[in-house]
Amino acid sequence: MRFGRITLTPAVVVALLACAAPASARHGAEGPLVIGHRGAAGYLPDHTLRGYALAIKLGADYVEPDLISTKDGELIARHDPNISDDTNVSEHPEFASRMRTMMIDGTEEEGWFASDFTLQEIKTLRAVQPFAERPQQFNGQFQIPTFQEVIDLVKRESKRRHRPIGIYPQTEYPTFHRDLGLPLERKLATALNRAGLGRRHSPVFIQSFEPSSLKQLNRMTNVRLVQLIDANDVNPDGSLDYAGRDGRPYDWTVSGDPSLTSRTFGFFATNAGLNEIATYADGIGPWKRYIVSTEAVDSNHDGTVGDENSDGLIDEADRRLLPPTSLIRRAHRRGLFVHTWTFRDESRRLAADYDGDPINEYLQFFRLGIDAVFSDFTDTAVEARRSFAHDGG
Ligand SMILES: [Ca+2]
Ligand SMILES: [Ca+2]
Ligand SMILES: [Ca+2]
Repeated sequence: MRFGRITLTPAVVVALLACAAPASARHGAEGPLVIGHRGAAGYLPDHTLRGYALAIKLGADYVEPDLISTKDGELIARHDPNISDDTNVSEHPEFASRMRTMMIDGTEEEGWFASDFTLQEIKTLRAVQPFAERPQQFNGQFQIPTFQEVIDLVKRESKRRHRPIGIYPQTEYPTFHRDLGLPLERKLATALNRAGLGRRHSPVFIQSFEPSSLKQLNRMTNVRLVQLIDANDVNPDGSLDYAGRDGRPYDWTVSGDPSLTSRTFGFFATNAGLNEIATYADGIGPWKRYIVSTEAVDSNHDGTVGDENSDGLIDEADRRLLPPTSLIRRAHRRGLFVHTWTFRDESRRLAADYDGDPINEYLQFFRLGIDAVFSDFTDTAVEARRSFAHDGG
């Protein structure tokens, strides 16, 4: 029996949400952890209590709230300060005048920003699915949760299901928030401590792209910390592209220190970078292309590189896997765990070698020794882990 990624239709999701019995057995601590990325992002709008609850029901070990701040300093779960695409704020005429441009990590953005809204105002909005190809019928139904509401849900679900469910919060845009006078770190550490989740082996990992945010947290809390490692894109030859604001932690960009402004995220994947991370964090969270990259090649031998599977689109499904890097091994040698992202079921997001089956991608990373995966489709990740355990790796 499985919650197949084909059969988990929106109607089934609704039925699952209404069902009180745990739908998934406990899979134990064996095998890599499964982190419900933004909740159950493949099925329900990102960062909603329903989304987190569904991920837990499908077997997630951890759920992932990204944290930003409201104008009145409340931590809420959202991916970006710009809430134009993942809420229905544009449909609220009373907030029309709040639309504006704002500099986000050196890039001018237009829209509505959470830091212009009080929590009370945020609570009048509803979440929207930002991916056009994913279910849209839940748009406008679910509130934006506070971090405290996420903690309360996870505690409730842990108790009800007799298994520890963890929280994997991310400080989003920490420098941006600090510059606004709305720093995230102290509030995050305080909320965790208050919930009895501030110990070294509490079921919590805190992640950030900005090392300065993690270094602050390292002085405020004992929970495990994770240095995220981003890149802008992957080049045709499989090397990583560090252009734009995703190429470097923003705190390095604004540091004024030439030894930092000359670096990219790629530094973190070097031995020197890993050594540095080990001084303030416990693990790394690299984009999966740091571990297994892909290249664009003429695999259908028609003399051009592009739409190799002739489906009229050029995407991941046209690219081939490159041999894995040594990153997991080098991180483990330094005592750092490796949690990677993001695993998604859609065939256009899967390299050609996986034959359109997301299970194959998970299995490759499991065999490489990954410690955890962030997945938009918890059920697929859990199924892959079961198959991995069954086949003895
Ligand atoms: Ca995140
Ligand atoms: Ca070709
Ligand atoms: Ca194609």
